[in-house]
Amino acid sequence: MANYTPKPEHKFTFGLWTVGNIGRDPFGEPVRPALSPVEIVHLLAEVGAWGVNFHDNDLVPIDATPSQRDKIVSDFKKALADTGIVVPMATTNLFSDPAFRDGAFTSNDPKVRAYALHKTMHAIDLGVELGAKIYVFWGGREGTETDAGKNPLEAGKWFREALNFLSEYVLDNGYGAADGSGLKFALEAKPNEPRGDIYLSTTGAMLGFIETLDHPEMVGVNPEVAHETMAGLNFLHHVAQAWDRGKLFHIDLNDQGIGRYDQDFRFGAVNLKSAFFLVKFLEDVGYDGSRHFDAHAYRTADYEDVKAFARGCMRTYLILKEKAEQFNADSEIQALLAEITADDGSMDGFKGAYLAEKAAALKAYTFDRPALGRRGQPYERLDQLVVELLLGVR
Ligand code: GLT
Ligand code: MN
Ligand code: MN
Repeated sequence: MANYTPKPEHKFTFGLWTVGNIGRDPFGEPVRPALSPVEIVHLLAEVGAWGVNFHDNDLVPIDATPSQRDKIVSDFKKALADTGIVVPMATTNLFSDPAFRDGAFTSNDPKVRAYALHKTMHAIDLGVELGAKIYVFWGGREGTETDAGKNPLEAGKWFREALNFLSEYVLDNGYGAADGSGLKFALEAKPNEPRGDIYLSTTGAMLGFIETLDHPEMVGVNPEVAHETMAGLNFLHHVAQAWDRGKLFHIDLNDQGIGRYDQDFRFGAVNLKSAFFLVKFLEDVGYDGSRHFDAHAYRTADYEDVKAFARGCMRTYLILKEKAEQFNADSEIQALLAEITADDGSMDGFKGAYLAEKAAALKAYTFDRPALGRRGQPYERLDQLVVELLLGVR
């Protein structure tokens, strides 16, 4: 029986804003006292996490003086050194301050757009200083409630200009290189909340947008379980598309009911089966980035329960990883898969790249269409085996 203790090689990370969430929501006040960044680092070390990520203002308040900043950063560095916790990712808060009420890079106000660049350059400096290799862009306010006053074409151009500007900033400062080594950007899509509609609302939309940038090799995605799920989409399929394009730079793991507000629940808390297929995919393809839990403990939790929440995220991942290994080693499951994907070789001559002769031969071939249509697939049997595996009776 495996032991489900998190280890550095699992690359489990949490944001300062996740375990540090004080439980404020649109209907209620905070329920937990705020922890300092140093206390959060120690909490993460206690539960066995590998890394901590942050927004600039999770660490340094937006109105801190330079000397306050320096003190906060040096205390934080000491906590990292004392605990061995690392900082793999950093990001910018471009959504909390009232200045960003109409967005940041896509605000209609050119002063806000310039301020967003200014704030992000400082935040990139901070992230790099603390060791971050991935820089996330989540455009929570980049959108509209009404399309009456904001042109989506202009907004898209502004967003592109901002990312091009910031890519050059990274290159100019030697933080990253044009071959994609060093600091990289990861774009995180979300369909709505806090805006009525957010631009580039899915991971697929982000993947298309990335190819229009000046330095696409420096830019990938940071898909979040909750965000595709809110929209009723299949998260795994988006992750697979990102992986196929070499763009899965980071991933935000949590859980979410379809059609609900952004719940950010503990990983595996809602849909264990989807969580299983996701873990199996990440492990099978050899994803080696952070497994970042962008999740929040229930508002009912105290800090003991917050620790249980964080441990639960990691433990569920490791249990599902073990289940994925079992799936791959299960002879009955593998026999069904072999049956499903069986290939008698008779189509070999038609496979692969286009050739004129191949196309002509394929056009001339006579298929037994009724026989193709008679063939059933044992997906019911296979899926039931998956259910029994997950229920622990296999
Ligand atoms: C915010 C959001 C997350 C993003 C974070 C990064 S902040 O909590 O809901 O999905 O990943 O900006
Ligand atoms: Mn979310
Ligand atoms: Mn996220």
